[in-house]
Amino acid sequence: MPKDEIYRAGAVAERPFEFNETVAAVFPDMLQRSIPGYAASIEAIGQLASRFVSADTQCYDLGCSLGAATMAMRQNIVNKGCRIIAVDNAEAMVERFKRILADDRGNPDVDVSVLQSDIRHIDISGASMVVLNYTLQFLPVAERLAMLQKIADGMIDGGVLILSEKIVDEDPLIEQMLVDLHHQFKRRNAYSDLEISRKRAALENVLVPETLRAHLERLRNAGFRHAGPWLRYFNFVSILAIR
Ligand code: GEK
Repeated sequence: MPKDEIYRAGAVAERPFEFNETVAAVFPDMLQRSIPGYAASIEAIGQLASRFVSADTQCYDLGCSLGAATMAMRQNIVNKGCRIIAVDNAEAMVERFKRILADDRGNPDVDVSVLQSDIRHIDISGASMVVLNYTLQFLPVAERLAMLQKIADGMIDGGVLILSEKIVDEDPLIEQMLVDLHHQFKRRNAYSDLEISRKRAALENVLVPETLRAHLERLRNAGFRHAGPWLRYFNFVSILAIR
């Protein structure tokens, strides 16, 4: 797996973070070493797909990057007539994912379409499962409710949404401690202090985290009947919401 050394060099260090070819090339390594609980989120998406995806429905992987969640759904869907629509607005991600998909021999019963588009501009319909795995955090806060409403409106009754996000804690002392524990997690995964602080600066205003409470309230306002976290590891959380 190519190693993420993007913030070791000075050149890219000063610019805001973007999902370009340099990032796409090292992306699995980056997520694995930066997001506590990332592997668990992908595993659970597979498990939930086998439970929730009903026959002749659609699944959406919004902000799919290289399609880890799509692959987990594809391998685990048991019902017939299902289609996965994977969407990302970064050309570098979509192109790479299409190449990965071309070599994939997993579950031929499940059709996968990869679209290069902003997730705010796609239609969602007949969905039994929707995944927003660390993607909503990149939309402007003011546009998040409309996005979730569109998802809820496009889902069948009893459908599931997985929403994984970086969050902030409401208690400033706990927040400080969690930020520190996350940095320690990254140092354990061989990122230097300089790389950690450069990445933090690059993500400023690009990734805007909110509290768990704000996410749960918004999900209910958007039309989800049930919502609750199933995973939390430091300041990273994954929420399960039922339409
Ligand atoms: C995984 N879900 O491996 N429209 C479409 N795509 C977007 C938008 C948008 N408005 N904003 C950001 N993205 C993946 C990991 S990464 C998480 C998701 C991270 C895309 C962006 O191009 C990137 O590929 C993805 O959302 C976020 O389970 O990098 O922390």
